[in-house]
Amino acid sequence: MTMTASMIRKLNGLLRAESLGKVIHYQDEMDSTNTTLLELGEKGASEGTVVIADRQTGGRGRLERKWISPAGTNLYISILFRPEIAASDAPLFTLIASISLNKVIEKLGVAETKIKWPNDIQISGKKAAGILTEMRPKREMVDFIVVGIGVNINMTREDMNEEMGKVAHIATSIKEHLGKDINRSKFAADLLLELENWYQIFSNKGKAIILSEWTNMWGDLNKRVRVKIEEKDSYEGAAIGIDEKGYLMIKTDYGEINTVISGDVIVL
Ligand code: BT5
Repeated sequence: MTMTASMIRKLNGLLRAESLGKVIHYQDEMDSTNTTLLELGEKGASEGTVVIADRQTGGRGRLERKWISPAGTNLYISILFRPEIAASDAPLFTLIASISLNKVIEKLGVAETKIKWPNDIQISGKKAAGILTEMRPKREMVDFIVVGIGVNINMTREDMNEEMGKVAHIATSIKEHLGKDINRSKFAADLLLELENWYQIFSNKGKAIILSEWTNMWGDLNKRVRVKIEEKDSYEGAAIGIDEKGYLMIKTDYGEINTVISGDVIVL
């Protein structure tokens, strides 16, 4: 079943968020919802503008990786923010999105959902969702931020094996855990409401609550990890937390604290 225009009307009916999703652009097929929304942002689209596609032909992850985006089953959504913050604080929006996503998945009854630094939601250790935060600066401040979220909602194990190649081993879906279909319009409406809530908390109270809530939902506190810096370069240590910017802090075997700005972390 594709996410038809009628499902979007349903989303509008279900939507309780006040500032996010007032404008929703929807297409059955899109290259990437983030690319579309970055273009709309350059043209001055207002905060809360949302782009949704039923299928992406060029869904993007970080570092030019692909996000597998088949039709009729998942959620691919991007949301535009125009916060008055320093450009260097933009990565905090990945944390806000992670908290919001994790809450929505938890409320559906998935107890095993956790955040994996920097941008994944994992259910029982497998990737169910990914976040791609992209920012356009204006001098040292943020002009706008596009938060893109891909969630595997109704894919079955068979679908994943068929569509994902070797990624199927590291991926999961909400349906795989709950054993039933989830209403995607309702999921999108709930997600926009959670995002609005956490964005408001961040705007009114600052980043401390975001950092502590994120840490509560993080699956890898004090775990031993390997940090991959480049293809062949890596080191091990204990994941001890995130700093003020959302960067990962690793205590190495020599007792030094290293900060990881971006990269891949493998839990050992
Ligand atoms: C991410 O990148 O996890 C960010 C994904 C963001 C996707 C959304 S969809 C809406 C919006 N529009 C876009 O174009 N993008 C955003 P990263 O951490 O780099 O992870 C990418 C890796 O995840 C891939 O290299 C695969 O190993 C794996 N992967 C790809 N598709 C997947 C899927 N559907 N489910 C689980 N894992 C997947």
